[in-house]
Amino acid sequence: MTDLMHPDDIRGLFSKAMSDMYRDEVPQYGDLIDLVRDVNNEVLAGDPDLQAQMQAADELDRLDVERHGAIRLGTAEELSSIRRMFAVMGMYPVGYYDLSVAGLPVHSTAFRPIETAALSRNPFRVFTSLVRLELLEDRDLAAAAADILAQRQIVTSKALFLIETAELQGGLTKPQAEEFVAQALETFRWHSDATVDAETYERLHDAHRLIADVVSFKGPHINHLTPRTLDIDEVQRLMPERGIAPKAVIEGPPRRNAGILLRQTSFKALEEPVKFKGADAAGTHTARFGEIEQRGVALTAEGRALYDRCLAETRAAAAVGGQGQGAGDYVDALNAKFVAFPDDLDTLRREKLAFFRYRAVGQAAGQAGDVEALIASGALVADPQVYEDFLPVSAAGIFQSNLGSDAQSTYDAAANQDAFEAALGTTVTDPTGLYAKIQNDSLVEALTQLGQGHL
Ligand code: OOG
Ligand code: NI
Repeated sequence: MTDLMHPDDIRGLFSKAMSDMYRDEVPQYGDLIDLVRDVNNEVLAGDPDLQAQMQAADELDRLDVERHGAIRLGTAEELSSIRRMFAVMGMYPVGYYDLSVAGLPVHSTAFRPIETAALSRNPFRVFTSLVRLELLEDRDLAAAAADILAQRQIVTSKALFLIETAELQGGLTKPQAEEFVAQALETFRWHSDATVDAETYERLHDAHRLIADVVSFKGPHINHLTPRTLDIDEVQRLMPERGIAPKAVIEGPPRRNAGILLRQTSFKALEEPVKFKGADAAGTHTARFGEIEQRGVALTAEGRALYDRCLAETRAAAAVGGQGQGAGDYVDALNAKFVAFPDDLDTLRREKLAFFRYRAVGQAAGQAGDVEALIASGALVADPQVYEDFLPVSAAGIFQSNLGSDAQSTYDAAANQDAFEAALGTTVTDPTGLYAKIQNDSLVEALTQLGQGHL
């Protein structure tokens, strides 16, 4: 087979089509994109070093197409067909997120590209959650929900046919890919006609708003899209000026010189008209929102353990209430607790708290030195690796605020990665292993280039 379109290019078509569709469906998302672009341009204009560093690390080109989205699925069959759909676009399940820690009846993975080159071409990711009806106390309602879900088909038959074609022929031709993207879009489109009557919706909603959102509609509408900003505090500050209502606090680490992991905030989900089965009057449903993210360096297992500790101490010291009360104290506690986390890239690297990618520039001078000597001489450069994944506590905060409350809550964990993987039909890739491999491979290659391969 010649003439097959590269999966990265199919993903590019898909993420563009999703963005256009969502802008159309949720105009406030378009306003957010405009705000993010203005702030990004201002940051780059004011910081030539950052501009140069992002250019060197191949990040500048991807900045404007950088985004993630999220969907929520109802059944194991749905999760496994979505896995096959995303594989056509070079997106694979990475990481397992247990959201039961926040009292949410879902667990999740992120479908995303894995290779460095694929990530730099288009890093589009979809945070994908599977509802856990087994966590519902009302067993009758859980059975009713399962029955309703069993009746829907979220992937069109044309999309399914093209997925099978891609699996058999090892990819899709350009016309096939274009048709595939158009068909895939149908899965994620908003449907204002609910598949249930108002009474069933209320019962599902009373059990959990998330359950109502997943079970009451024809498909897993995309519930947000998220561009990447270079200054999330500035976007958060400017949102109200542009008529956008942000959640009370930015999730994740505090503002720092050396950004780590992921900071996220969102605008509150909008109340939208829906029509319930058999009803004449319109009802409403609240699910769809917009989010922004600022990504920093990926952390090693040691770095992540330190992050988790600083965050747990913050949350023990201050909690945000349902209406956003205590947000200021929370931010103060966050800043205070994260003083324990080194705040420059060089220390993060030397203390093995963060992951880097190495490259050789020029020649190694004189006799073989160690890595630190090569870096000091300028022959070896370490660029921070962008964190490409998500954070369970932050994700829970994003979920919560869009389920109508800014309240932070903690429940007993009920992780079940085995059940999730059984539903998925494969295992999820461990994200930390991916960063470690990129770091090791890049170091070996750079040292070889410098004639220091025996180090
Ligand atoms: C997903 C919320 C989590 C993120 O970026 O952490 C999320 C959802 O609301 O379905 O998108
Ligand atoms: Ni998100």
